[in-house]
Amino acid sequence: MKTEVLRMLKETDDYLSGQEICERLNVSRTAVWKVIKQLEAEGYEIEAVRNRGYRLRFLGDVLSQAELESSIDSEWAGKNILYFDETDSTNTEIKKAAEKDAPHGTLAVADYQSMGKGRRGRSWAAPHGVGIWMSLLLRPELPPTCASMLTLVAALAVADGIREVCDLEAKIKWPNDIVVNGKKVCGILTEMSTELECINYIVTGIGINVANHEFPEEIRDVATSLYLETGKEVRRSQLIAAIMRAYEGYYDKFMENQNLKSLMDVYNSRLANCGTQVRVLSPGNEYTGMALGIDEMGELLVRTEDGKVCKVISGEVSVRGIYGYV
Ligand code: BT5
Repeated sequence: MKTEVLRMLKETDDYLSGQEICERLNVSRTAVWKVIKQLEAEGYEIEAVRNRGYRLRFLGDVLSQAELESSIDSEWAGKNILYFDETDSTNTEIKKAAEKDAPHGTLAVADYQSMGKGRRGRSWAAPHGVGIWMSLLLRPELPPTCASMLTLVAALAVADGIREVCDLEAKIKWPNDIVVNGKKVCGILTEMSTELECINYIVTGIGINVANHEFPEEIRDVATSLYLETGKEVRRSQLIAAIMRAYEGYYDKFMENQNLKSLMDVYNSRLANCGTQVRVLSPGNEYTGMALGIDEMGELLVRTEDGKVCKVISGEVSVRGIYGYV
């Protein structure tokens, strides 16, 4: 009911009468009043005027089940929401939900993660109240070899969402980072469960630094937040909704060919590494070259000094900028 009241308030510019809420939701006036009080306690500013009703004066950056449900307007991505004030990792929450048959598109969102995970056992700093820590459950019919490409699909959606909501030139550092002005604002971790040649499910975890004013010493040089880049507050639910919308569009295009053929051009136009010198660090083989862009399988093409073009497969290697993080 809270979601419904919030949705009604968001849809109405003028006052919404208590009577109308009662009739539309078939509940008592006292029940409506209680929900309004709960919303106020969560941080919404609601004006109540006798004989006119309620009006949402200020939305603020509230993150809650009702806020997410009333903001996300995509068809399937993020339709089923699991919200946590606190959890160890949203990727772990999605794995648990997947084992209990949660549907394709289920989205877990947390305000705080105590054990945020990066790739290969690294950790992800996910403090309280300042970020988007979320994981999307996917159940695609794909061979497991195609799964890593979904990280690139998610990167496109995050870059688009940030561009739309924050008006920032968000770029992608292949394969799993979003950078703004050369610093990491988002990291993506894709994990999967397979059985023989089939994918059971995929979890795409997305961490976005939104309102951080500072970072721990060890990541200060590489990390940034949307607040630090714009000086403005971002409503996390609005950004999540924009990313989910963008994700659906890109995912559908990806699934048509089961590769990145139709997304390559837009991806390469967003690629921070494009045309830059990079160092490829793979076990027992390190080399330097010019990053040219991705191919339709999501591999990064790197031209080495002797003119040879190498295909770098994500997951096996790290790519570092020569003159900085990108
Ligand atoms: C990543 O790994 O960038 C993937 C991060 C995925 C986080 C999301 S949050 C929701 C979901 N639930 C999870 O538990 N995880 C996902 P990687 O490329 O390995 O980068 C990790 C490295 O980034 C660390 O070793 C640090 O150097 C740095 N780092 C850690 N926290 C950071 C932050 N908040 N912002 C920028 N850099 C960070």
